[in-house]
Amino acid sequence: LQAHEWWRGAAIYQVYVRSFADADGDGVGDLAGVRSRLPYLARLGVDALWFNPWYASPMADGGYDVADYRRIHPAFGTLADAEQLIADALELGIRTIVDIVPNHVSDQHDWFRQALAAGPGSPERDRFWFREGRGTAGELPPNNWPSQFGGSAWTRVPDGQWYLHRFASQQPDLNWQHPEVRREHEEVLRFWFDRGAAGVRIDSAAEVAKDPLLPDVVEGTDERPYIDRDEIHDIYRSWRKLADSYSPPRALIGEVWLPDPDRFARYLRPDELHTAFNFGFLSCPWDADRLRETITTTLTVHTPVGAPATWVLANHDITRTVTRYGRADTGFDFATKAHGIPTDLELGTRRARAAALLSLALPGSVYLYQGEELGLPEVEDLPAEVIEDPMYHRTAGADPGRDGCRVPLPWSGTEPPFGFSASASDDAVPWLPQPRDWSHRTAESQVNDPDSMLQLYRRALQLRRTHPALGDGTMGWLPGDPTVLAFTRNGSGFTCVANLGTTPAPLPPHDEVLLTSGPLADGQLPPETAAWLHAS
Ligand code: TEU
Repeated sequence: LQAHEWWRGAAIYQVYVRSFADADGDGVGDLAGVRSRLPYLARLGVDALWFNPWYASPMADGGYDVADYRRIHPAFGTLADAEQLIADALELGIRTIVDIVPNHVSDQHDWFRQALAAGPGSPERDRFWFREGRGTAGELPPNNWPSQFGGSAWTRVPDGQWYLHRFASQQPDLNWQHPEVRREHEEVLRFWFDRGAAGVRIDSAAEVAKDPLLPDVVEGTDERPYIDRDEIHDIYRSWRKLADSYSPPRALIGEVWLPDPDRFARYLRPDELHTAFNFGFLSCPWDADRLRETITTTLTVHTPVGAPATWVLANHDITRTVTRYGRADTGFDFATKAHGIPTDLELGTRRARAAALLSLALPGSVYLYQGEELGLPEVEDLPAEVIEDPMYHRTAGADPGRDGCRVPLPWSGTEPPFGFSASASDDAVPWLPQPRDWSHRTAESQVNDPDSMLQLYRRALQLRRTHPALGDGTMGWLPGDPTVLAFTRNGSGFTCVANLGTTPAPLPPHDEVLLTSGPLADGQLPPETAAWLHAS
């Protein structure tokens, strides 16, 4: 593995800055907080940090509404803080990935303000999708496209025109046919690459181009005129040239959420994105056949294009892993996000532990979302008045939204804010309230407990770094009981085995048990348990 291809087998930790660590005691996480916790991240054993958008933003969508890419959100710090953080992390061998949101900007971005002021027909409006409405007086939206957050994708402005927003109304979509839109984003990429970012995570990467005729979605067909358009590939090819012009080359990581594996693979080419998140794994129920099939499909898609797979169990948009796996239907769909579904957290935790060993043993890179290493559950009883997620508000609460997985981390102590806010001042109320019973989930309480989730992740990440069979490469399934997933890595004696059945399973031949997600029983692997083995 070439050093500049570090991303092929990396373990990347996702930092949701707002909820990671608060150094100045205002209840909101910040860059100084992340810096103070770099030793924790180094000790955890991750290779890179991906930061959710940390730019100036009115925070209508947790920072995915960017007002200015060249400024840091004042609650998070300054540009100098970001530069220092990137440098300090690198000092510990940890690279930085920044989040780029090409599909839209904030309605407070200069471009959108100028477009509103300049009025219909102006060149300023051309950077967005402004249209006249339908109906006798233009009182109906220009087409029937839905917003991902519920309701119409169009909002009307006082002069009567409508603008397109595939997400919240505070996130107007950019027109990527406009040369200035392309130029500006390439400059933003340079801005962050010049400041040491090792790569970018590209938000909603498959959504940036639209059918310029803006046709209605026809019920009963699969045509979606706002996603996965062929024109997109041209954009990422020019981004790749830009990324490759740096030394070392910078990595492009796409959030490409497409159900069709072949369409997905078209983004992963030697002249396009390096990797993209595999959401199939995250959406897969805890079922041996389904997981085996998902893993095989994923690898079948990646191998011919030469891109490594990525394994993702969680992120800031998804119900927390231990909660998801503690439910009867553990797949990702909006139904599973309905709160109040009976959840067995103990079962969910056992499965999440086994899933951790599974995902960390698979070939390719792996993404961890902050708090996953602490085994945090989804917070399902946030009071309505503290919820900020537009998904909750635009659906009038029908969708519980995503704030339940964004609750500030518990670091230490026995009561909120559990060390999240360094200063003990009265202002230090976390922006989302933490459950009072999280004292046994703090990093501090887990660090000396050999059976904790944190210790499991530390040991697994440590082994992943040192064991030559792990990271990038190949795998082969071992035959046997279909409710047991077992595979070897890179033709070596390394085996990962996970028992998803209901009875204990014998371990495949081995000389050494490297790690298990739970205790063995009479030398057998109990249900909902995984192990890493070595045979010479
Ligand atoms: O998410 C893209 C996306 O498609 C989401 O709507 C996703 O389907 C949903 O959140 C699943 O619950 C990205 C970001 O990850 C998300 O946080 C942003 O809200 C969104 O883009 C808009 O920028």
